[in-house]
Amino acid sequence: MKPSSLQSTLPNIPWEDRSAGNANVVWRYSHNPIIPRDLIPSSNSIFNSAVVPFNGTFAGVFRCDDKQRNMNVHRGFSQDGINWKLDDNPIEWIYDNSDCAYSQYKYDPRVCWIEDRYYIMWCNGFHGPTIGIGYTFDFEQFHFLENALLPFNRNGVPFPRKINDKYVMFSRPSDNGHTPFGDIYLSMSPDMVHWGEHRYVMGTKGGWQSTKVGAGPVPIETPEGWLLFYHGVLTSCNGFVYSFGAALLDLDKPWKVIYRGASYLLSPQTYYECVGDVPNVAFPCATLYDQPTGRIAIYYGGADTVTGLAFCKVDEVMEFLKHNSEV
Ligand code: BMA
Repeated sequence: MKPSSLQSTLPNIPWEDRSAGNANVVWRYSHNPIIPRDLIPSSNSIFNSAVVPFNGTFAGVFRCDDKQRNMNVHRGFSQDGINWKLDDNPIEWIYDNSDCAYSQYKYDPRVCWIEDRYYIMWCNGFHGPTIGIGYTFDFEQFHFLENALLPFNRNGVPFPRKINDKYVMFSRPSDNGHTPFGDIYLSMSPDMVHWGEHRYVMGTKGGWQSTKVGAGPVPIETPEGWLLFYHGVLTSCNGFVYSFGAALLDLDKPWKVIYRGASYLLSPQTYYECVGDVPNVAFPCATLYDQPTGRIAIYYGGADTVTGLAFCKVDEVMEFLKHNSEV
């Protein structure tokens, strides 16, 4: 039998029904933002963060920029996925190999249970941005592994299981600045350390995704393919606009795109998405998925300042993709 991450049962997922009159496939939580910029004393902003189910409750790794504007990742816990307690100090890492103990900054984490532990990927400052990897068994001790790739790269996102016996991750090669280009690639590894067999997944298209695209949350396995939410960037005369949409990728060869939504699913339109340290940003980094009900909760950063929640149903996203696809 093939290994599967299909059985994701999470009845206590945070949830709010779509309000009457709202026809959107993805809708926002009415009490957004769920995490204000100043939830902890040290923070300037808390956004682009990752959560996972943890012992019947929830845990997460949160991007907190501090008041010196250092970018780092902090641990958090929640009973309901909505009200969070975050450590005021960044995660302290155990370096299994001290030669790789170098990180000028950390941002945009993703977290994923694979086989026997939670893996964490983030954008790591290693003489330029690249993909850092770590793991934890218990959210108490965090181990720092080798950087996956050379700079410059961002948006490293793991798949929740091995495919054809290899770990798989998305990434988005970039430059040392606010990269004005970017396509989604994936790489494979036998051990989470050595990455190769690089494949091109998808690039920019028109409109909301015309400047760059990057993988968002860990992809969700469905019987028809991997459901990937990803961000797309448009360059307006006022700067970048970050929206997000979805695509469906082949289960065995996930660099093959089956469907790709022509329209975005959510674009920055509310106050907390349009106003903040970086205006006009909706940047998803995590989902929680309850397979029996098809409910998906999406965690996303608003305006590089706060964290919000949005909701959708897997069947409705699949219908949207089938009827609005431009690969
Ligand atoms: C990207 C990353 C994200 C950020 C976005 C918008 O390059 O730095 O962390 O949300 O820009 O500023």
